[in-house]
Amino acid sequence: MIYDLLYPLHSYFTFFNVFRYITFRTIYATITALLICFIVGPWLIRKLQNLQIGQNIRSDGPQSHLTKKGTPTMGGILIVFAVTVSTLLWANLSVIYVWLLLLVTIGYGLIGFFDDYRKFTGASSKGLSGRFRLLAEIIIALFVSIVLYMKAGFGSQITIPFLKTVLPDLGWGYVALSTFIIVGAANAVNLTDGLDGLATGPSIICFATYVLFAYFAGHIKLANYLQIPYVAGAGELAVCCGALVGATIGFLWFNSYPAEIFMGDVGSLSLGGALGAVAIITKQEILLAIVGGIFVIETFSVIFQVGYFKMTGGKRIFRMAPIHHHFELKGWAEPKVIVRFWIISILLALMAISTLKLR
Ligand code: 57M
Repeated sequence: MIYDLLYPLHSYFTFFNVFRYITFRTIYATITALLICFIVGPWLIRKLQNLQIGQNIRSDGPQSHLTKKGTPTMGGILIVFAVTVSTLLWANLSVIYVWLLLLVTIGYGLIGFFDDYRKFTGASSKGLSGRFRLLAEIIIALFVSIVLYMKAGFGSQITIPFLKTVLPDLGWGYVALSTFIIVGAANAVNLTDGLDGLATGPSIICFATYVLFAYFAGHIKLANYLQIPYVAGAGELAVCCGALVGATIGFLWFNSYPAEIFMGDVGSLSLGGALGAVAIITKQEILLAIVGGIFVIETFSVIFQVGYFKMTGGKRIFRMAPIHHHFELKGWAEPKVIVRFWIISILLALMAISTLKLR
């Protein structure tokens, strides 16, 4: 909105020319989202406490979690609000990718909200039915994927990390893959969100990495120099990713150990869905498996655990899945598990960025 309102005034006041620059608007989208979290966060925590929207703790989990009972949850409302306001303020709203990303962020946030709401208002301890939730996620992801597939010039090729000339065209298969990536990323972040800040930290690192990828993809000279697909308009997603970085850093201020608030499914589904959508629009889809490697490791730890459990009639690979619980049961203090997962996430992001040159 600020771009649309103030940039045209640059012909009268040269200072307003600054609003043309994606770098400038990305920085201020980050700061705006961060400040919104700092200002609204304490109020939301008190509000959730007054409404007694507190976390129920399963008895079969790590015993250390029992002290977390009653921690306010659904803090993802703050994340979605901060991202939406900051994006509407700082992004160029004439770029369709901004609206597609907002659709996924808010749409998945609403799915998570209704899931959490049913859980914490007693309507159903399990929240929405798994099938209904998955169907809603697929519908949103499918809509976005079809719009991208039908968009002139967007194309249906995918990028293979390290291989610059291999751009397989999947045709309609691209729609299926991008739908899978959005839904998969949302549920991977959801599974990871099981310790204070464990999903928040890697989300910050992933969105910060995609600020770079979006900027490069939307810059024709840089895209050609790096030999990555040029996606006209994708640069605006750098502004959106800046808002996502600011909102997750702001949320981490309250979600860091010992957490004053959990993000709930409203936050984890929203962040994961947004991450999947950004990876697709910037045409760095497969690279998401490296950037978001922590989310991949967490998800596969569950797949292997449940599969092995069923195959062997009750044996386990890990002491408990997802893998963060395994390290807790090994005796690692919660903050140590969290910070070590953040460190791995940073290493994976650096490796992903290096693939832009190792091609
Ligand atoms: C998402 N939710 C956390 C919080 C957060 C198939 C199976 C692996 C599914 C999995 C599951 O239920 N996952 C759901 C993870 C929960 O966090 C809430 O959920 C939101 C995110 N969706 O925002 O509202 C608990 O996580 C802890 N937490 C924190 N700090 C945070 O900042 O401490 C969350 C955020 C919270 C709190 O304790 O209550 C969760 O863990 O459920 N199930 C599991 O992960 C369970 N594992 C399991 O059943 N493993 C078995 C299976 C695979 C065979 C095994 O390995 O034997 C564990 N989860 C729980 N207890 N709660 C273990 C049992």
